[in-house]
Amino acid sequence: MQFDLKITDPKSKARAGVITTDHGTIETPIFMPVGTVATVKGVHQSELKDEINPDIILGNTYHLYLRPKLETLEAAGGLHKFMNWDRNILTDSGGYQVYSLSGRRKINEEGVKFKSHIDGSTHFFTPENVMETQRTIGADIIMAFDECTPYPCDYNYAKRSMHMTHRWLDRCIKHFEKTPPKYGYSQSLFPIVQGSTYKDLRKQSAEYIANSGAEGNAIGGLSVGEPAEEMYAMTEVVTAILPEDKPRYLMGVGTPINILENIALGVDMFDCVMPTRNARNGMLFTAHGSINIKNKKWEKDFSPIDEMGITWVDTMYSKAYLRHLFASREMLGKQIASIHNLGFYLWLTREARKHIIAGDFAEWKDKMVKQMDKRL
Ligand code: PRF
Repeated sequence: MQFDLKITDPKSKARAGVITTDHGTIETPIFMPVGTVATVKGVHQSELKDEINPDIILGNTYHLYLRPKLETLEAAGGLHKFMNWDRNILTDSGGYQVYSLSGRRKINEEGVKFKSHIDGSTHFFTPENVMETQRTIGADIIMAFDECTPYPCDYNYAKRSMHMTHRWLDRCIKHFEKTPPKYGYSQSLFPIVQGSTYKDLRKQSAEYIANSGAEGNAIGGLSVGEPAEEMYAMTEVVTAILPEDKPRYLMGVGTPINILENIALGVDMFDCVMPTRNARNGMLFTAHGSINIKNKKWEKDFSPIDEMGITWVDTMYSKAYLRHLFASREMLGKQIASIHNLGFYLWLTREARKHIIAGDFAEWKDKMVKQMDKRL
């Protein structure tokens, strides 16, 4: 993997770069649509490619390991072939899903014992077997196994957990290096900074992660319920330490405003379920604020979903029609809203990149943040 930093904004820490892997290039800043179980929910590959057009999407180790399971993925020749996606994929390690989804779980130095949210069966994830699992899934970028601490988190717990995440990282790297890739292309391992909302821990963790010499670095443990200002303060501490010449990925963030603010703090990559999950609940993001399409106010509004027309659904259908689909619980409603929201998120990060390159990112960002902070 290669990262070429094209330009850094003089008035903020925003950067524009290009990541190159065996599955092509990724222009940063980038939003990565979440395809948890080998599908970006409700979106066909043709729309994903032609309309939303991301250079990379995300998959989840926890889910794929439980279903369809590794034997199927390996027999398919990896996740790219299984879902017929020939661009980049990143998989999360399960270090978050195990805590947020599975029922009872037990964490110890060796790893995490958990119960499947599907059938209650017991499983054990360790730094080593998570590396092997991600070799079998075959994503281009794979994540280290970590513990994502909850918010709020007691200082001593956060400190102990952070040190364990660092020890797990050492085990991940060691095992990753001795397990070759399975499908003829290379994979890159990203470590994850933890440390909850404590500046000294974040600093310590960022230094540890920076010294691991990885090809890219991630920031975890944020957007778990803390106020946005606390998230930004932590991002700022961490990006000041992580290497300039490696991509930085902020995991599970966030709203369109969170994304712009974190780009300004030097983050290059983002993922979040928000555009798709909220779409399924009838919430649309636009450049002028968010819309609850289920509101009666749209009943006879025959204007396009979004005048900007970023994706074809935006001008193909009216607000009144989309509201009707939600009111009737038609699945097409969720599909239209998902395409719209993902199209908007990708538009937003592409525009951010254009403005970083043009040199007016800071002004544009302030204008957009004000403009988007509304409910229409
Ligand atoms: N760790 C991992 N995945 C994640 C997170 C984390 O801390 C987060 C936190 N927002 C989202 N996804 N492995």
